[in-house]
Amino acid sequence: MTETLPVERDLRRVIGDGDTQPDGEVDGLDDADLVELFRQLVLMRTYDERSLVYHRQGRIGTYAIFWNHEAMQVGVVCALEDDDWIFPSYRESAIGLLRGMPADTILSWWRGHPAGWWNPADYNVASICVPIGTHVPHAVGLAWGKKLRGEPTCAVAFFGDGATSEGSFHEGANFAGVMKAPVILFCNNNQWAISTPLEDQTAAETLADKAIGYGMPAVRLDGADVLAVYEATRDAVAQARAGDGPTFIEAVTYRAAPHATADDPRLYIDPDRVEEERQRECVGRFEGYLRRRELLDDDLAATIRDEAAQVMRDAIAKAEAEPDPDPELLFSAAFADPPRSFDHDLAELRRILAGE
Ligand SMILES: Cc1ncc(C[n+]2csc(CCOP(=O)(O)OP(=O)(O)O)c2C)c(N)n1
Ligand SMILES: [Mg+2]
Repeated sequence: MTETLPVERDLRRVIGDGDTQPDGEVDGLDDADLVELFRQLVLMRTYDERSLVYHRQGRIGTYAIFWNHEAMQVGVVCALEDDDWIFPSYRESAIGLLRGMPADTILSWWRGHPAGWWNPADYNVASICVPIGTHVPHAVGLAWGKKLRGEPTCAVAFFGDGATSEGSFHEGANFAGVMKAPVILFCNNNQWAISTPLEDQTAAETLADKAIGYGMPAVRLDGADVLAVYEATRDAVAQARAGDGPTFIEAVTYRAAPHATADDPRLYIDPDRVEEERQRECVGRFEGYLRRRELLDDDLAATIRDEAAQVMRDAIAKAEAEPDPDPELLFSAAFADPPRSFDHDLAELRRILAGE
C-alpha cells in the first residue's frame, strides 16, 4: 500500500471492503434498484472499454476514457428525476446512456458525425462540454431560471479537479450561492488534470474548502463508491428542491487510465498507485457488495455483461452505417450572415472530398 494522501482522508463511504470495513446501507434503494445500478455501471464500463478498442481500430476519434469514473456518473443520475438537467464534461460523454440516449448517438459524437448532435431538451442532458468549466455557469443559469419559473427542477454540473482553478467555475459557484440556485456542483477529483497533479493545481487543503467562499455546503466522498455518491446527491437534490440552494460534492478517486487516447501517462504518473486504484475500481467494488448481500450471482452478472456487450456491437454497427454528412453542415450553422467566402470554401471542400 502506498501512503494514504491527505486528499483521500475522511471520505464518506457506504461500501465496505469485505473484510475489516463493514458494508453500510442507504435509504431509498430496494434490492431491484441495487441490481439496476449494477446494470448501469456495467453498461458504462462496457461503453468505455469498447470505445478504447474502437479508437485503436480507427473507428472513433480521440476519446476521453472514463474507466473508474462510472460510479460517480451512475450514482448521481440515480438520485435525479428525469426532469433534472445534467451538464457533462468530456469525461461524462456517455452519461446520456443513463437517460435512454442510444449508444450509437454518443459513438457518432466521437466520430465527429452530426448523428451525434442530440437535442439537449430530448434528454435533459446538455451538450458535452470540452472547454474546462465553461458549463458551470450554464448549469447554474438553467437552475436559477427553473427556480424563477417555480419549477422544481435542479441541475448538476460535472467537472474535474482542474476545473476548480478556472474562472468560470468560480463565477458559476458565486452566482449559485448568491441566487440559491438549485444546482449541484459535482467535482470528479481524480487528482490529475492531464499531467498536472492535484498538489500543483491548488494550495487549498481540499477542493471542498472552496465551497466555503461561496456560502454553500460541501461533501467529500469516495468517488468509487456508487452508494456514497447516490446518498450525497440525493441529499443535495432534496436541499435544492427545498429552496436551500446549491451543494458542492467532491468525489475523490485516482485517475486509473490515461487522460485520453492521445495521452501517455507513463511519462508522469506513478504506475504502482495506478495499479492500486485499478484493484479497487468502482464496478468490482459494487459487484462485491451485491454478492455479499446475495443479490448477484455468476449467471446474473454474465447476463448483464452480455447484454451490455450486445448494446455496443449494435451501436457501433449503426454508427458506422450512417451515411457521410453533407459538408455544407460545416458552414451552414456557423453564422447568421455567412461571409461570402463560404461559397468558395464549400466548393473547394467538395472538390477535395470528391478527390478532384
Ligand atoms: C478552457 C480550457 N483550457 C484548457 C483545456 C485543455 N485541457 C483539456 S483537459 C484538461 C485537464 C482538465 O482536468 P480536470 O478538470 O481535472 O478534468 P479531468 O480531465 O481530470 O476529468 C485541460 C487543461 C481545455 N479543454 N479548456
Ligand atoms: Mg482531474
